[in-house]
Amino acid sequence: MQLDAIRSPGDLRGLTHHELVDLSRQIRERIIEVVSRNGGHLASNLGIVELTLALHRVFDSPHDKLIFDVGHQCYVHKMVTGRIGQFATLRTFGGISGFPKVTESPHDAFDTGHSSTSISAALGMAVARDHQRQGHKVVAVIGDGALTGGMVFEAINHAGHRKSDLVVVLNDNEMSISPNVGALSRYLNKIRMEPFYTTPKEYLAHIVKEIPGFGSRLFGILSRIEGSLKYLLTPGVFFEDLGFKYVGPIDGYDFELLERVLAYARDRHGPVLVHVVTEKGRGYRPARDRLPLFHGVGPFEITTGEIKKESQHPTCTAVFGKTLVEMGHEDSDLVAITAAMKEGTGLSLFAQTFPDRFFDVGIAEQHAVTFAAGMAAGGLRPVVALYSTFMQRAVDQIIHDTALMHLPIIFCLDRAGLVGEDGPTHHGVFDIAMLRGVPNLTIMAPKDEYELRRMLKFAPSLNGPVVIRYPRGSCLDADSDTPEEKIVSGRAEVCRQGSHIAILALGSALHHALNAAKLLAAQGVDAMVVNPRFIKPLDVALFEALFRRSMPVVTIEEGILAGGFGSSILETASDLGYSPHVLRIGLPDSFVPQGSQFELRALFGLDAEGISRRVYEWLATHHSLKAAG
Ligand SMILES: Cc1ncc(C[n+]2csc(CCOP(=O)(O)OP(=O)(O)O)c2C)c(N)n1
Repeated sequence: MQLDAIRSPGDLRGLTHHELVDLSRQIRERIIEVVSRNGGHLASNLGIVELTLALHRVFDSPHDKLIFDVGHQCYVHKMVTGRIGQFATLRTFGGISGFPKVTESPHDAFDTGHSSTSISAALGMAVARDHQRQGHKVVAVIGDGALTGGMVFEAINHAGHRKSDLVVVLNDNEMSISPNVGALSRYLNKIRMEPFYTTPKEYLAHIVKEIPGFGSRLFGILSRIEGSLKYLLTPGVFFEDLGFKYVGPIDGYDFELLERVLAYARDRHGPVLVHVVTEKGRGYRPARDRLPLFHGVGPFEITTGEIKKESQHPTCTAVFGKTLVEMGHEDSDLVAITAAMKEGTGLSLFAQTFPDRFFDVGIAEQHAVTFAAGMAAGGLRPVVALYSTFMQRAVDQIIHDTALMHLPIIFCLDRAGLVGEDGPTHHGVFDIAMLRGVPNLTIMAPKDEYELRRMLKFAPSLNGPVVIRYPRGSCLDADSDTPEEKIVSGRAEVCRQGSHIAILALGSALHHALNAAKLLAAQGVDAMVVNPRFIKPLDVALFEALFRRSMPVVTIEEGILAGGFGSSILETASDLGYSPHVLRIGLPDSFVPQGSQFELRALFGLDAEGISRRVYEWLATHHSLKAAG
């Protein structure tokens, strides 16, 4: 069967296993082709092809609900649920999402993007189903990496207690983005060493009867001692003790076995965990060779697997990683913590240089923060590197376990602002609003990578909790024409003098604001441009001077406007008794779609043209303001 002819999962059901093997090959080729152009989560999707096809043959989506944890491995699911025609638009502006989206298809049962939510959501759906006396099945598909997230344990604890009908498919490929870590991962490794499951009876017979001499007699005796037999012979007893029926480990590339076991899980009552062993990057050598790189990858050359580099400029991530190694040499108490994002946050070099001072805690941001807080309370100087979007789930740990005790932790929030093609689940646009109100926190945003370096080196001197937020990619060298200046707490930097208006442009927005100022100058508007540096504490003295001069003020931030940096300027003005004219440029009260950073900046008027246009129109509307200053 031709892949392009598949309109719905029903089309898969008539296929022979031989035809499914051929279809799997076509699917892999298409995934590689599209991801090589658009970028995306390659390795995870190549590993889960057969398992996804088997799921769609055994379960009846969209009547049955399939929830993909994290959701980055849903490409095959999308291809066979009526979206093969749009698959080439994957992750592009206006195209289909790289994650499940309930608005995109009835086959996407639940939006995901952040890890370890699937079992909670599936249990909720199972309870809703039972309450409404419906008969569909609910399936959570979760990787061994996502299984390390704390919510999974909260959900398993609850599901094992409730006993609702629920299927959890553990897609175990031994990898998170890097090799998976932790005691649970070790436990799964041990299970994986067991012979593949066939059926319960066959499994028993296989192990015990093989014992030379008295195997058959032993089998008879053991069969009567049920409890001990379970411990002796059931892999996954951990899950069984928590109330799940464990089945596995099974080979994720054996269609016959996959379908038999999934059908068994579907028809059984109570929660079932099916443990499937798969291989990340299967079928594509370059990905197999460099798995972390091909987890989430930009455009690449198919034949060689060579990545097409966008910019020669060093990324903020790289500058952070390099600077932290320097700081590690200077302070032997400095430790670095990641939640399963060693490569993404730039900590690989630190991990190599200081293996004893590097901690990968698994996909466990909440634990990462409180673990760091414990280390800080014990006298160490932790640096916690997180993506802004994943920090969201650790806000209480920052408030309650860190800021309250004024513990000296440096939180480095990478991917703050618009991240691009991963879309609404991944934009780092909430951190300012979420953290700005937390007492004791210092929050900084560097204008470029040079300033990021200076801020990192400055942060320990504050002896308290510090957040530094910086964007995906490079900060575009806004520093090149301004002198290197020492960072002073709560002090902003005036980057361009001007008499008509003041533009306060946060972090990476400064680059665009400086260019906008040039465009405005050509239209007769003389704009001062300020690099606020600090979101908290604000440079109140400088801003009050602007308010006193009745300067119209424009704030620019890559973050939500509600409760953001611009709001803090309005609050400050009001508290000081001024009511300046303020134009806030940032992100509106809606989720930001996917697209390149370039496209999204243009969409929201955050590039130089957008800023100058908005400012000019605003000044034209409030005509009298033009002469102010
Ligand atoms: C809360 C959160 N932290 C970090 C991530 C980034 N992330 C995306 S996929 C992934 C690894 C997932 O591993 P696994 O569940 O085993 O899936 P695999 O890619 O191996 O199939 C990580 C850390 C995330 N999506 N959510």
